Amino acid sequence: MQTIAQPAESVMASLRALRVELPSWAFGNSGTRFKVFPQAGVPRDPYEKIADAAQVQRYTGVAPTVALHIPWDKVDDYTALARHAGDHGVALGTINSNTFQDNDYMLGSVCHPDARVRRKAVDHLLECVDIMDATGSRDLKLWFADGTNYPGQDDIRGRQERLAESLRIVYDRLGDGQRLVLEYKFFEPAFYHTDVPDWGTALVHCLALGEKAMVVLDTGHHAPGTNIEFIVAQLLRVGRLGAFDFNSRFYADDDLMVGAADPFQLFRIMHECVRGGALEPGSGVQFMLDQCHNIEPKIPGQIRSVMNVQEATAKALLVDHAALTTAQRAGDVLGANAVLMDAYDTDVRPLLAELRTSMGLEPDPRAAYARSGYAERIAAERVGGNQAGWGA
Ligand code: RM4
Ligand code: MN
Repeated sequence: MQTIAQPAESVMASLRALRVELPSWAFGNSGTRFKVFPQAGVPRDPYEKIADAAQVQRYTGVAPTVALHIPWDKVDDYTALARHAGDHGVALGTINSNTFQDNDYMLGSVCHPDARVRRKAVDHLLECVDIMDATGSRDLKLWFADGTNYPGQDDIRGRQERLAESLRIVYDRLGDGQRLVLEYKFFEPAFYHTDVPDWGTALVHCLALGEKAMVVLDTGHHAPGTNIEFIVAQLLRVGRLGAFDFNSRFYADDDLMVGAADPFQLFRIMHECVRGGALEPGSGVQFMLDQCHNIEPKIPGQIRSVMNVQEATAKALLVDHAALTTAQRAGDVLGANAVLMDAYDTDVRPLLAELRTSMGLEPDPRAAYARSGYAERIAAERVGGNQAGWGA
């Protein structure tokens, strides 16, 4: 294990500037299609979800925004919700749309063969932009469950035209400083084809729409073996990587904690982020978690995830770029690989503890949260009412 003598101040500055956005839905109950196991103290409304997210920010210091999912986080007064977030030391972030939980969407939403259903889906997306106006959010995240299960079921090409038309209406409604971020996924819930299966399709639509349209890369939305860091490099090259949805997977879209299944992959992704300038201020790349904590406690699960992102980022920042370039240009295969592995093999935990102390935080966020008694308090206080979960 490599140790660091004296990390450059620029490494510490980049780590201090890193921001990770939290998903409101990670704090509600979730499960598989077999069973949802409820946990004590789970939030019953968006206000309680934000209070929980604020705990993650309190102990990590790098997670100051919370993404909402509409209609799961529907409230009467979004300005009041934004104020509530501010009172808890966080702000509202990306607005996630939901065009996959209405009976009308069985055959799709914005790509549906029936114009009435497409209009309904587009109206929902426009409503999401209205909400962004009230919350001050920058990004509208679009993920569509659209696709088909059987060859011939619908016209694949026609569905692309419907998608383009629907996206155009939403894009034209965006205000200054607002963006549309389009997420791809290669399967599920549709199994024969999905309408935005890959980064190429997402990019084609974003390029046609204009500069306010960017691609979202959800790390769980690729076929096994996909070189995700290549996609990161390519999207950064063309300036169209809008956001990450971080999570990790062993098999499908597992939505497990980021960096848990494959910390080396997360490091390689963050290395391309460093290389492509994604960590620089104003890069416009949003680092978001999109996870579910089905069997582990939710707030500590989010804290652990944020720490995993920090660790991978710290290692990526420690890559000796001068040595790497020299080895690469000399065709020194093993030397170049060794430079990368030296950074990956560094134990960055002491460095991150030091960073937290310098930010006025406890060096160990998980221990500090456990000591705080918050988990016991919400378990005692939040009795009665309906716990939040998918569809609530
Ligand atoms: C989807 C996709 C979206 C997320 C929903 C909950 O699979 O990853 O980003 O909002 O799940
Ligand atoms: Mn996602």
